[in-house]
Amino acid sequence: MDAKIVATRPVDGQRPGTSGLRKKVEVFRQPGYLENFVQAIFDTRTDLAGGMLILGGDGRYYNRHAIQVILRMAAANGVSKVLVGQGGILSTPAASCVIRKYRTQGGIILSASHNPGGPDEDFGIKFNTPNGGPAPEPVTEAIYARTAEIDSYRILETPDLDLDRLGGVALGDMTVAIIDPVADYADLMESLFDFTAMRRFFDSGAFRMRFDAMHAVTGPYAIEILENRIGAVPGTVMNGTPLEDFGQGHPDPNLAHAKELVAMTKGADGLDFAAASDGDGDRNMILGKDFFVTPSDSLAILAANAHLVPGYKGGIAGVARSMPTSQAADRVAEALGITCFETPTGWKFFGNLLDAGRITLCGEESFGTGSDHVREKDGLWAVLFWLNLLAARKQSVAQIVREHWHRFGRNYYTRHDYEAVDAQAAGDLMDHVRRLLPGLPGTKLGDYRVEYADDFAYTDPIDDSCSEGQGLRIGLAGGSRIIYRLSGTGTQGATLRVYLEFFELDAARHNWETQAAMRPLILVARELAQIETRTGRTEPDVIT
Ligand code: VG1
Ligand code: CO
Repeated sequence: MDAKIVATRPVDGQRPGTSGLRKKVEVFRQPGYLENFVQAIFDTRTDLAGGMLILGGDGRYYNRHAIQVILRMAAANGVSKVLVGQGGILSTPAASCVIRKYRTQGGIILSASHNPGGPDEDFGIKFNTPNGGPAPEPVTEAIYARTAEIDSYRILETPDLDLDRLGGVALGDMTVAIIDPVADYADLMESLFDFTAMRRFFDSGAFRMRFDAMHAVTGPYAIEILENRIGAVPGTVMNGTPLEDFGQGHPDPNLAHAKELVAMTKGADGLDFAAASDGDGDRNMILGKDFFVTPSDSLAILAANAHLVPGYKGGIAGVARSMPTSQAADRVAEALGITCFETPTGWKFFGNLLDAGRITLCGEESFGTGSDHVREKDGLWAVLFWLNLLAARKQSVAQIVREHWHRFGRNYYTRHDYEAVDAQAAGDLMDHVRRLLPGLPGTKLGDYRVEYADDFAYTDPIDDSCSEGQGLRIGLAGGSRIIYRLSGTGTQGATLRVYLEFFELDAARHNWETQAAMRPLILVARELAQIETRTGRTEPDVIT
């Protein structure tokens, strides 16, 4: 069957952000928009011709259409085999798992993660390399450069394939294998965690939990693992059917967007444990009875307790956290005598450290935690890790966290997001703070003395690549920090993120309400960046 060569012209703005190319569906619908980007991947990743590719997405609106287009283009570009998740579904961590397991030349993941879905909402696409991880910057830059000069793409003219029937079919000279999207991933989880201990824990009857899949991709994974394999009571997984518009929700597992779940943990009758994941299954939120575990604390606690989990019983080689993530993990690393790396925001910066065996666990403040088992952050993995800890330590979530603070001190932490701010105003605000940085060390901001202030740059210790402009960082005496950064995943205007942290060693001061305790620091951060005058916002849109 002959490939059709279709003339096209470059479209501006196809540079991938923090995690792939994310735009409104209407942008992806422009003739050639998706095709140009996909052809740029095939042109740049030449070993895909004759090779194997993984393909799947979070099931949002436009997923099925995009998969049909990419399959026809893969066949026309000489790919020999594509493994597709049934129904076009693959969570991001499951895609990473199968890219590695079947030793493929990479994968294409269709998702805009926690952004809403539907005809008027967001869509996204990214390429993952053979290690299973998001393409590092040199690769995304090469793909982007290709989109700027592209003049044609290759595609077959064939009818749509049935994506729902398992098994192999031919598409031109290429084989398409529709695979069970859950099985390989569930097997991997079973190899890492003690399902028997968890089953016994569930059977004791004294433990009540819910997992909120938010009508996004993790529903089928959570039902198979939690209910079928471990034996949690049916109904443990709520909102478990993936919907194209996520039930009109915002599939972002945080206190603002998973309100229904949070409410179920409150009061005398509150659940013992609750967790949620995002659109594509790579984020997690962990809750105990009346208790929220910050993602930064979660990373530190997993690191301190990893030896209790079968997959990590031999200890961990090192940890890494993104720069804005609290320094709680640093304290654990110090106690364990291992290195804690500080990387820019985005999972792609962990890949080299994981591949080189320098770290075992890594995480971000944005509800992302993971390990060397795949090369993406992994929502259900984090939930299973916590369940394994609860079963092993026979303590509540709150007890485990409080004991951790008692031992290491507490890093109070919050992030304030100002969404859909005028892009020019947001850029000007960052320029304003950037200009102040050199003069800050040694001065006082409110009651805090500034120790250092910089525009964060990172040199990868494995390949020496350098990434600059990764967020404005102000370090204060006693371990507090203020960080300003613009989001690289938004699709409307700019999103300003202000990350705030302060450290408290004294256990008598570990029980304050976070926003109240951090108020002085919050006000300092607002004033320094002139947030109200520059953005017109008096309060953030989302506080986590
Ligand atoms: C956000 C988070 C970042 C995360 C990224 C992708 O990026 O802050 O930590 O890696 O989303 O996560 P940004 O540039 O908007 O701050 V996901 O679950 O959207 O793939
Ligand atoms: Co995600």
